[in-house]
Amino acid sequence: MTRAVLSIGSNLGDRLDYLRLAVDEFGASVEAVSPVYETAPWGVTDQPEFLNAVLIVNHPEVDAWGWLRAGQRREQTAQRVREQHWGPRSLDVDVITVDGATSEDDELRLPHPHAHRRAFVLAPWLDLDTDAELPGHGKVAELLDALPADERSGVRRRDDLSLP
Ligand code: PH2
Ligand code: MG
Ligand code: MG
Repeated sequence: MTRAVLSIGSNLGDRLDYLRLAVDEFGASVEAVSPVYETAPWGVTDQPEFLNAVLIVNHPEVDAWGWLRAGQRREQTAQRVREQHWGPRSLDVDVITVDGATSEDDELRLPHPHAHRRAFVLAPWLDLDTDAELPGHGKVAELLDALPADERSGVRRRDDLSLP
């Protein structure tokens, strides 16, 4: 069995609908879905705000590459539009960690190389698991605390929105 932490995000079109589509398509593999967050764009800041959430998925036969490909298929179903690295997109599914595995492959770096600096990944993940650890970096709670205040305040939980 492999268990993966996935980050999903959208900042184009009906953002919540795209996140719902991603969750629906992971179907019975979904073990937990975080609250939805409205998040300030990270990296390339001149773009619309994102909705982000975190999923924990597991499946007896899907390995890290399988989760990557599954995420890419969902991005395609969402007719993902993306023109710019770190720019706006209808749906982004990122593999954060898979059973503590490490990978240096250019297409699949594990754990995700930016996760420890991204409040939009750490905050929803912490909601699902207060003891969560990001392999090689430590406790998610401590990583989130260590981020600059403006980055932490850039993620706001949207309790008026929810995913199935
Ligand atoms: N994804 C990016 C770049 N910047 N910022 C936020 N807030 N949320 C994202 O999902 C995101 C981002 C690249 O995939
Ligand atoms: Mg991404
Ligand atoms: Mg991505």
